[in-house]
Amino acid sequence: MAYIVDLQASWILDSRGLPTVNCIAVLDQNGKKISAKASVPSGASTGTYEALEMRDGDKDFHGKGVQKAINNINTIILEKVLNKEFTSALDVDNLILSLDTSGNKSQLGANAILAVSMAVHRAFAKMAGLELWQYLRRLYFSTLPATPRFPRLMCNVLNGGKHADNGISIQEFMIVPNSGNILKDVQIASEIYHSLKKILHASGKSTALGDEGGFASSFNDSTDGKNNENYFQDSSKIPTERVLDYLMDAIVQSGYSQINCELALDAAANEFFVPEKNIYIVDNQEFNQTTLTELYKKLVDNYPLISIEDGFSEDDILGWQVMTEMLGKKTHLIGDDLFVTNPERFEKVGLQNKIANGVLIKLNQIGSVSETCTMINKAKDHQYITVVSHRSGETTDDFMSDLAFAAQSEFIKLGAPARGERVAKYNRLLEIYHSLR
Ligand code: 2PG
Ligand code: MG
Repeated sequence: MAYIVDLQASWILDSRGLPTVNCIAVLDQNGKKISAKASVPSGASTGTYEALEMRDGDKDFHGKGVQKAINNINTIILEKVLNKEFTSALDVDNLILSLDTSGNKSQLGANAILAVSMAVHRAFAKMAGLELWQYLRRLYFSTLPATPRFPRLMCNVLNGGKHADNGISIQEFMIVPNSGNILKDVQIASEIYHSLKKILHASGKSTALGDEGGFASSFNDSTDGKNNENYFQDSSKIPTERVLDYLMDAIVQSGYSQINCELALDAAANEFFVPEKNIYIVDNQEFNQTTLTELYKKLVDNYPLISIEDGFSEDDILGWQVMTEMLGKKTHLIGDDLFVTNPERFEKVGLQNKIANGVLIKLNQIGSVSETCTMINKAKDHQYITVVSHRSGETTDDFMSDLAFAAQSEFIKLGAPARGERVAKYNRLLEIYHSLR
């Protein structure tokens, strides 16, 4: 039992240099004060059905200010929780969630609610003398086996779509190390990332970084092969395939093979769907539901591609059905914009239509820790795998690493092993690993 004696919200900058909500929660247990802070991430390729991220829309920060959300914490939320006694962070979540009856958190802002929720979970963990992951395990995942199990890493080493200006349609090209040991997996990710940099450089490509720390090189040009004949442009291949060739080469040049490291994609298909025509435009070619599924099948057949996220747009149930039927037994098909970490939407869209076989988990899509954990448990109940995920706009907050470990999520998607806000997540996993030994 503890009292909340203060909530202090303020803005800090995220990895895109835009403001985001930071919150400090202060608990009092028998006169002993415990405080913890948390900050929330922000997406660029957001799904229509996500909870509302409250932005001010005025002249400050080009409309991206978060002062309203901050005020909601410092006034409305604080007033309701101040000097009230709570038995757990879940109790606090329940109270805060009851304050916003909009259904999509548009009254208080998902960024306001989540910042409090995360900070309060951290503070309660501290109060109990537990690591955050231990507290989350106890509160939400107590039926999981006690044996520690780390998630496999999905490391976005080449950025496209909305996260880069390189004209590549697919948003994320990820390597997925497979050593069975988190320490080695992080090493593999780092080594392949640096091999890829060398290969890109050798073939005259830019090694500038995209939003998630992966390279943002262009693959529409003819620079391939200028310096390195291995990368001579194969005109029968679309840029997406050529990127995958580079990734395979980086794996081999690091001394690994598809046994140690596989691949994953986030197509983020909302971004290249043309609703008026019901078509998808990938690398300047038009696809319908069948031909796009055939493209994915070709990629799965030709590369060690174990997961495709958002292969179709959020409302294209038919497309998802075609893809699930053809590929659902071969590869992970992850719903991100499709499910938006929302248990109700997962039920209505996923289970009823029998589409996808995995759920992407983003704390800020639903806007509270407890609802995120409900979504994870619901996915597990229905044999859907989970991928706990960062956002393209991040802070150095590493809450998601504790969450992925606590929930024994099959995967964690955390960007490239570079840039402070991304490596914070990798390093937290390493810290947990060492703390267990
Ligand atoms: C995604 C995410 C994270 P964003 O689409 O999965 O990689 O991107 O945060 O821009 O929605
Ligand atoms: Mg996605």
